[in-house]
Formats: sequence, structure tokens, C-alpha cells
Amino acid sequence: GTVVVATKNAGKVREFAHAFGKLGMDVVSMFDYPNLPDVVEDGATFAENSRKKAREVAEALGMPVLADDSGLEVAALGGEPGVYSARYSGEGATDARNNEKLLRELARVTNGGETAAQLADGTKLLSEARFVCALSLYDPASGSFTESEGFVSGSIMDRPRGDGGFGYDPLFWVDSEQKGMAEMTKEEKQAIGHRGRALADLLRKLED
Ligand code: ITT
Repeated sequence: GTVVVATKNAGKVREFAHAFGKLGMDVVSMFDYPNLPDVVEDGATFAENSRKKAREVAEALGMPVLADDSGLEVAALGGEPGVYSARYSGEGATDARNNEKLLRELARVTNGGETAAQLADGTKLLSEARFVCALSLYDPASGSFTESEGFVSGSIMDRPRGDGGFGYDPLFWVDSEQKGMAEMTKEEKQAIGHRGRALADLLRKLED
């Protein structure tokens, strides 16, 4: 079968294609429907934005659609950037600019990381943080949602590590694995990451 994912984020598409590929399913995304209007993400929570994306796209296409709203919550920044993770650096935001902005903001509040824990190579761990992923599947025929959430805890590094993943992965140290998120394979990230955990939970709910 085919799963429609309401995303224009290429990193998310790669991860869903990998996960659903193992189940023998194909993924199509908003790159395959370039004429659909953008969904305005004005919700206060990841779950709200996820529901909004799933429902609007599902109603436009007349078929079930999966949506992912996700982001990074940084303790030393009071939970920012949160639902603003994609637009953290403002107009024309890119992953690179968002990561620069994150280090700039953390430098302001952590005093250069003077008291921060360090990895063996001198990399400083500036703050505790977590990734959040809220998934929603909306079926327009029944008007019903299936929803799940996944989390992974870690720390923000003062310099990037690894070249996998996307978004804030290069600055995210996964405490439980003693590895950077961008140092993991797709398989490893799916096993311990926010998106993989949310997806496993969603699939369990759909089996019931
Ligand atoms: P869609 O709404 O089209 O899906 P988006 O990039 O705007 O794409 P979000 O609003 O959910 O998606 O923003 C999520 C941001 O959080 C994303 O741009 C990344 O910077 C970050 N993010 C989410 N998941 C991540 C992951 O697995 N690794 C690193 N950063 C992630």
C-alpha cells in the first residue's frame, strides 16, 4: 500500500520512507502534490499542529493522511524553540541558520558553558533538551483521528557532530547511546528517536 504524509520536509520523508519501506509500503509526500495550499501551523502544541496538517490535507485529497509535527525543546531556553523549531531563525530559515541561532541563544544564557559537562574531545554539553514528535492520522471517511507522541532526551553540544539526519540532529547528543543523533544510521535513529517511537506507538494503536 501507499501512505500519504502531509510534509514538505525532506528529512522527514526519508525517515518515513525507510520505516514504511520495511513494512512493504511506499510513502508519498507533499512533494508529490505541489499544488496543495500550505497548512498554517498556528497551534499552541505539536499535537494541535499535527492534527491540523493531517485533517486539511486529508480533506483536500479525500483519503487518509498522516502528519508529523515535531521539534526541539531546550531546558536552558525555557523549552524553546518548541513549536517554532522550523522557523527559529526567522524568514528564510534553514537547518544551518536554525542551528547557528540555537548556539547563539545558548551562549547568552550559559556563560559560554563554563560549568558545562564535557565529552572526551572537549565538546561541551550546554543544556538538557528533548525532541518531540506528534503524529496524527486522519481518515476523512470516518472523521476520526489516530494519534501518538514520541520523545527522546539528550543534550545540546557546543559544536556539531556527524553528518546524518537533518534539522538539529548535528547538535543533539543522545545521552542513552553516548552518540550524536547525526552519528546514527537511519535504523539506529528510528529505534531510539522521537519519530520512530511515535510511529511504533501509532502502529500499535492501529492494530487494536
Ligand atoms: P512540515 O510541516 O511540512 O512537515 P516542517 O519542517 O515545517 O515540515 P515542523 O513544523 O514539524 O516541520 O518543524 C519541525 C522542525 O523541528 C524541523 O524543521 C527540524 O528543524 C526540527 N526537527 C524535527 N524532527 C527532527 C529530527 O528528527 N531531527 C532534527 N530536527 C528535527
